[in-house]
Amino acid sequence: MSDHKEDDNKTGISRRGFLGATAAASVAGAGLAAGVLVGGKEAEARTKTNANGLKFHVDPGELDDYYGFWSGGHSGEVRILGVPSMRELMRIPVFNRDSATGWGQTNESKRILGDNPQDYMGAGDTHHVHASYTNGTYDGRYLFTNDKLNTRVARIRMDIMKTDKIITVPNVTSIHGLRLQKYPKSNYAFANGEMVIPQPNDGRDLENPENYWTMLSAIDVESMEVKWQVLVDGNLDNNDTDYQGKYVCSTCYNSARGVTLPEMMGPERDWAVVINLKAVEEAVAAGDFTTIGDCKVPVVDGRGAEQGGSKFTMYIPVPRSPHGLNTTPDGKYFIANGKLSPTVSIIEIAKVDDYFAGKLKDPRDAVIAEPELGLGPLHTTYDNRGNAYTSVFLDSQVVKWNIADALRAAKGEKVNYIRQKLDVHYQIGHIKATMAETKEPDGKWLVALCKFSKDRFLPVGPLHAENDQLIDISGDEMKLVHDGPTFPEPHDCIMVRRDSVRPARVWKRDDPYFAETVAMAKADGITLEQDNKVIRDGNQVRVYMTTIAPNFGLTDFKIKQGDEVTVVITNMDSIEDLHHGFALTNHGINFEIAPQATASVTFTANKPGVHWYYCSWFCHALHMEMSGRMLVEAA
Ligand code: RUQ
Ligand code: CUA
Repeated sequence: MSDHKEDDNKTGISRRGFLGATAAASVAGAGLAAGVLVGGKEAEARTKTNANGLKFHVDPGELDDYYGFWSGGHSGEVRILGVPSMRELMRIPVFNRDSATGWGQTNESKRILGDNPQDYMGAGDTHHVHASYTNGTYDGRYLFTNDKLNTRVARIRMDIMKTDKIITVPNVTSIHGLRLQKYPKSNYAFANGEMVIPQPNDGRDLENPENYWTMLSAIDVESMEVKWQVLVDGNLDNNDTDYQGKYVCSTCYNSARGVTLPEMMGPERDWAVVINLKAVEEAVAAGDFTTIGDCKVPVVDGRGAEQGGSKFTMYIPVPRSPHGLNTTPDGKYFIANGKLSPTVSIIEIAKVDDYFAGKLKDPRDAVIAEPELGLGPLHTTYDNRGNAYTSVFLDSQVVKWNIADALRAAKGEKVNYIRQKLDVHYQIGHIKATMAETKEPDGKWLVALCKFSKDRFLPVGPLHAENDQLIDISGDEMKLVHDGPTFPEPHDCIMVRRDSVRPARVWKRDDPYFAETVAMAKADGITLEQDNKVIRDGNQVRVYMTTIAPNFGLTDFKIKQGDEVTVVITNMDSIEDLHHGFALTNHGINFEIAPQATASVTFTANKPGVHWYYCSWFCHALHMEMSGRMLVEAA
């Protein structure tokens, strides 16, 4: 161990020395460029506060106040941005494949991807990313995201910022809305199956859409098992939970369960459906459920929209084709966004309590106001001063409005509840304010996730960046302060105060993430932290090696053409940020090994000859020299 320590020290010094020189050169370069492009005065102005006194330019070396977690849309990933700088800090591969980290290629990631990842070709569609809660605010444990494309839900560990579990949700198609329970803590993630399908979907009843249904699924946050599902009328779009741990509420834009656009557009009104968690859990515990096909998951029947609902569900009519559903941070209201209607519907949660207690007969009476905001309301977010901010897609605006005033106006008082309409650029989808999905909103920043950027950036071909605009909402007036281009296409984001996120600096050797690989090594009699050995087992060969910058533990290993080779690498460097990579030429293999981590890959060696491997993550002045040879004997 003392040897390792010494090596670590040496590495640290030489690495600092080498990087130091590079960094100095690039800073000098950046300084020159800034001088030419921006000019002294303007550069100076940018470091100042804006009109509301909030500092939005984060100087070099300064840290952001918030972690922003962005869904990556059909890139299939999740991204971490610093807010307010909008600097992209990291990408977390989830349903996609990633060349830099080896996600989708290492054995550790394949175990997580499961379900024949080849069937999905590394494709996914992450719309929503939400973090786990304790007591109504973020606890820094997990992020969850959906895969609309392949009906999956993924969990990301926030200590290591890696996806650690992915499940395919049974009995439904296309997970869209996804939210976590907020109180007392996130025991469940609630996943909306968006599209209606035959039950079971096994080739029967293909052409009888009247027998197509969908469900809400409750996923245990720790075990990632689907605990139960609720069969509903209509379909499920977006959802949110309350602050008492009692409900999940979803919008439905296809109450007719139509399969064509005209059919979907048929009814005058659609609805928001509230699911009563306690009633469902009691039914499941009492065995009052069915199952579908071979699937063992308990399914509770929550249909009954025509009567207003069932003991599990309450169907609240709202104007046709609602979209986003957002709970106010005081826990009093669900707000359903109209999309085709210029209004949002304010649903009083106390009236939902009354309904399930038998005290309110008509679910329509739970809607206490429908303020008109503008064309195409999609999503709503909140500050800490009683204001709501709604994205209106067709008008390309953020509409700031006051909730209490909207309720007074609904009672006939002459008040203007609209505070401001701010143009955004362009076609805004989601909208999110800092900490707005917790009981601790802080009303500082808001991000408008605009689908189009048109003329806002240099054109880069027919495909354009999206534009995530940063807006200061701390004062009376909203102020646009920054245009943030993003690669298509994040749908949603959350912004989490930085003190509630505690990422690890290096891996722990006993991390469950690579426990199976450790167990395999143990069975081979290998101590991963020190052994550099090749184990042959028939035509299966396991190559174990350590890395300490700038050396691979093995500078060569010999195998035979046709062998199934597993290369297992353990990075014994323990300096923060000192990654190595294992890149095997002409085999399409590359993955990262972070400090104190173990990572492995399995492939068939079908090309005789000498094949070099090299380190692909910059680690040392002798990084280029960090290499070795795989010698493959012809069969
Ligand atoms: S919802 S279209 Cu987040 Cu607006 Cu997926
Ligand atoms: Cu090790 Cu670069």
